[in-house]
Amino acid sequence: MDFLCLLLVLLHCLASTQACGKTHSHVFNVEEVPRTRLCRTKSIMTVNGQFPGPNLHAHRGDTIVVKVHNHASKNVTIHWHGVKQPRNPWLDGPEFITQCPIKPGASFTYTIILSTEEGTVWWHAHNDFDRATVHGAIVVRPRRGTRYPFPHPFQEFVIMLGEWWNRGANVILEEALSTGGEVNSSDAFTINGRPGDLYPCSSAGTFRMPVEHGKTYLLRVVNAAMSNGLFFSVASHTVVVVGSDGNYVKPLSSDYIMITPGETMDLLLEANQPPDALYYMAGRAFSYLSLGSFPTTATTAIVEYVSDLPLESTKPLLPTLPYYNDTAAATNFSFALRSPANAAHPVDVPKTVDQDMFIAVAINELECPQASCAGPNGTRLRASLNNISFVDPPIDILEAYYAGIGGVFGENFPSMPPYYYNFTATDQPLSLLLPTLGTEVRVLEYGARMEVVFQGTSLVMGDNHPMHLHGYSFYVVGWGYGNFDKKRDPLRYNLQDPPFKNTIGVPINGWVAVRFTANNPGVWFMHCHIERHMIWGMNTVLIVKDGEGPKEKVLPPPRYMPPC
Ligand SMILES: *[C@@H]1O[C@H](CO)[C@@H](O)[C@H](O)[C@H]1NC(C)=O
Ligand SMILES: *[C@@H]1O[C@H](CO)[C@@H](O)[C@H](O)[C@H]1NC(C)=O
Ligand SMILES: *[C@@H]1O[C@H](CO)[C@@H](O)[C@H](O)[C@H]1NC(C)=O
Ligand SMILES: *[C@@H]1O[C@H](CO)[C@@H](O)[C@H](O)[C@H]1NC(C)=O
Ligand SMILES: *[C@@H]1O[C@H](CO)[C@@H](O)[C@H](O)[C@H]1NC(C)=O
Ligand SMILES: *[C@@H]1O[C@H](CO)[C@@H](O)[C@H](O)[C@H]1NC(C)=O
Ligand SMILES: *[C@@H]1O[C@H](CO)[C@@H](O)[C@H](O)[C@H]1NC(C)=O
Ligand SMILES: [Cu+2]
Repeated sequence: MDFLCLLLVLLHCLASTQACGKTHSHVFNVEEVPRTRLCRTKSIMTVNGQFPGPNLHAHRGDTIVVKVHNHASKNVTIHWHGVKQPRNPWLDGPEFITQCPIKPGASFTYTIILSTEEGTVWWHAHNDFDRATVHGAIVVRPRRGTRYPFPHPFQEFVIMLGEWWNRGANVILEEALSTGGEVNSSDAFTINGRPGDLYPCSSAGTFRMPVEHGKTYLLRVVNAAMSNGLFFSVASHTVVVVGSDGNYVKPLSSDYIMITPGETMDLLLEANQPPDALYYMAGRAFSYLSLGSFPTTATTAIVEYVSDLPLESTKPLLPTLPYYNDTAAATNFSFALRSPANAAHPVDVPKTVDQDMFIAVAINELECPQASCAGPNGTRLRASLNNISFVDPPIDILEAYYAGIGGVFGENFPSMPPYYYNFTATDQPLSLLLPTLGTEVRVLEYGARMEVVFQGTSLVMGDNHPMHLHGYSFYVVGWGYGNFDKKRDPLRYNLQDPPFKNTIGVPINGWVAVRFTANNPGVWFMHCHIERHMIWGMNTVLIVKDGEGPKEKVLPPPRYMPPC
């Protein structure tokens, strides 16, 4: 650890009211490696040659230092998804938001300050489509000497759900950006980097999870897929959800889960089935798009009992999963999660709000000369929040804000859409489809009690948009189908035990309301976690001003930030 990191850690400890945790150091070598296990791609971006990348382990309140060396032939940045990085936006990672990219041959050291996270968060590249293969879990156990709020599991497994393009994720992205059309469907979903038995490529590469009868296992499931929520289930077993996004939830038993891109779910699995059978765990797309625009095959791994009994059959049992477009099954699950709301895990949701934002989430179109693009009707696909389609600035917003460099971004991200139309109508006038392009942020006072309502729209095509906020978790206080009703809907908010999340899927043609207190000063990206929607501009930035107190100010920048 170099001197500056040590200084940052010390500053953090001084600023923290809690005892300081341990510091863990890692090296990430970002490199292109020839792929061996999967189908046909020539090379993939990896960290330390691994796909998925290495999992990091820590306890609540620890600090992780990761030295990233970019040996690849392209720019990269790494984001620590779900880590609040209190007062430390410098090391949050999104390209052109909090830093300039790490160029080929360059190195950059991230200090990842864990605070209230407990459970599973993760890390991933935050540029282009690199996150398809550059990702891994961050396992945050309870503070040393304390326990899980559930019986201690016998063993833990990280289950990374991913998405795979045979020709390489960035090749597919570049083509889509040059034509303006849809991003080609991926070729497979994966569990821990392997598609599993039901795909033609790699039955030898199916992930196997050995279990002992009578024991309970903790599965840390991360949806690292780029385009799709996934239904996930283990044949013949019920799972108990105990955590999500690095926060605990009230135990929830379910035959299946639905997990959107960016979410994590911690599941207890009791190995209580006959040990003479094999059981698939399977993930399959949740999507409204037409069949063919996403892989319809389920990705599988095998739960295998350690037993002396001969197997009844070598053919594993398959779980039944909800149908691809089963919105009721998806929303039933997503909105059944609740915070523990007890003395050990209290809820601190703002009961009243100082400032609210109503954000229409939309896919859009830009006109092309002679309708020459590959989007609908010859247009180019874009996406927006409140009709502003976000454009990356030439230097990062954090640097521009901190150093007072003008002309990089505007502060006019609106707190409401320019028009109130029927957001969820079946047919929308074509005149609404064209967004404004811009780099607009919203500046918030330190400590403001915020409410943000994300309103899904049916412009171009509806979808379930997993909205993700950096630097914070938020309480999910309400949701519904159709248009949000400011008079009626807040009356049925859950202010007792709302789940505390950093990513929430806005149901198709519906809305979600979240609340949080803006007490982490900095520059924080807010975006849809479907990667192509983010790249099309379904983003904005919340800048939270410094507060008055000494512990309410953004930490000084590291001595070295990558230059643009
Ligand atoms: C995307 O799909 C289209 C249609 O199947 C195909 O012609 C094109 O080559 C694909 N692009 C890439 C980069 O694989
Ligand atoms: C789901 O897909 C099926 C088969 O494609 C279709 O019949 C049904 O209408 C779809 N349901 C919804 C809600 O779109
Ligand atoms: C969703 O929940 C409602 C109410 O609990 C129930 O009636 C319905 O059957 C559930 N639908 C699915 C698909 O699970
Ligand atoms: C909005 O559109 C939906 C779907 O087409 C329709 O059911 C609803 O009545 C419309 N609402 C209003 C206020 O027009
Ligand atoms: C977005 O802004 C453009 C340009 O002002 C306008 O034409 C379009 O109707 C707006 N769309 C929505 C949904 O507000
Ligand atoms: C394409 O154009 C047709 C005819 O103007 C229109 O009805 C349709 O809604 C358009 N679709 C999209 C997605 O723009
Ligand atoms: C890599 O990052 C540098 C610095 O921001 C930028 O100038 C360059 O265009 C980027 N390269 C690519 C291929 O995006
Ligand atoms: Cu989206």
